[in-house]
Amino acid sequence: SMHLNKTSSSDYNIFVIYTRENYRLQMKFDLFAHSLFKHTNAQLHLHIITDKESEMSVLDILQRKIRKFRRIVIYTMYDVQICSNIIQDITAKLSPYFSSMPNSYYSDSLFFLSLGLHRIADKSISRAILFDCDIVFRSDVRLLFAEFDRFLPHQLFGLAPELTPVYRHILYRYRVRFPKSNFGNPYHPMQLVKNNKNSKLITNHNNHERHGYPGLNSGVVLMLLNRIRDSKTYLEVLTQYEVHRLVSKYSFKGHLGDQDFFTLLGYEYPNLIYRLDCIWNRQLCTWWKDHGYSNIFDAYFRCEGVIKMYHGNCNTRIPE
Ligand code: UPG
Repeated sequence: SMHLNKTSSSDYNIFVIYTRENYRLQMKFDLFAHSLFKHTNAQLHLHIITDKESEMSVLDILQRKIRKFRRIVIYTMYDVQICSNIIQDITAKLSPYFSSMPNSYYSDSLFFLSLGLHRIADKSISRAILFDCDIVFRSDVRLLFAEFDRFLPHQLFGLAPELTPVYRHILYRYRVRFPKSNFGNPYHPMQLVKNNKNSKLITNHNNHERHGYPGLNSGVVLMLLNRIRDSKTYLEVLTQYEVHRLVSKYSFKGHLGDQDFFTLLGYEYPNLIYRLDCIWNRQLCTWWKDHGYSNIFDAYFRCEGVIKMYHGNCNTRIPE
């Protein structure tokens, strides 16, 4: 059932999905909660979307961490089945294009929750961040919430770049037709990566025309819920007509759910998305390096700066 806690409030609303638990997911959430509390003493509000089978396990881990770090935490549990129903129109429209197994309806909806979270979250919540369970914090989550202050008036979501060539792969056909497109290219132009002497000089110019667009990663999603609720544009981009137009234009067939849709949005409607630096979502998955892209993988994977959050996607271990 959905328990709403309106008596106390926190400015730090953190959403996480924890369903179909298994040992691996337990380990991920343990590290997620541990690293989260280790680096902040802010009063957080955790929103956990879960199922009957996983609820006890996630609460048990959370309560152990709360005791260990002596934190005061508000938490709300949401039933994934109820949440799925609330967003079923979005899932129905998107899953034919962005799922590896369309029609596996229940499991699909979980990967589209970010796109309808403004309907699920209480109206009193305006700023929220959704994290994958395999995120590990290396700094205070309050610093990430401070990024909301840098959003321009038209920006609804904040996401960091995808750090693999997955969208180069998906856009193969489109890129044959439009070889000059920067959609699917690494953020840092490839020749600069090879030539270290020049790379600094040109990167510092911050000329966006030169940068590639590798797509976006949905392991960390900042959401201005009130703006999303009020956005006419957002309603329009989620219509059957517009989704079909976008997918057709790029001959796009994805498998990463919300992340595929955010990637298309970021290209067609760049105004809607605030670009987080990769240090907030330093993905670690190197699967594509061993699957046909060893020669160019490093250009995508590059992320400079002090890492604030690691993302151990595709079950990758986080560095000590
Ligand atoms: N999740 C569950 N139960 C499941 C499966 C997923 O709770 O049975 C949740 C959990 O929070 C998890 C998240 O969904 O962290 C994403 O699923 P996960 O299995 O971690 O996806 P990955 O394969 O590790 O990551 C891919 C991409 C990654 C992207 C993510 C979500 O590599 O970059 O952020 O999919 O689209």
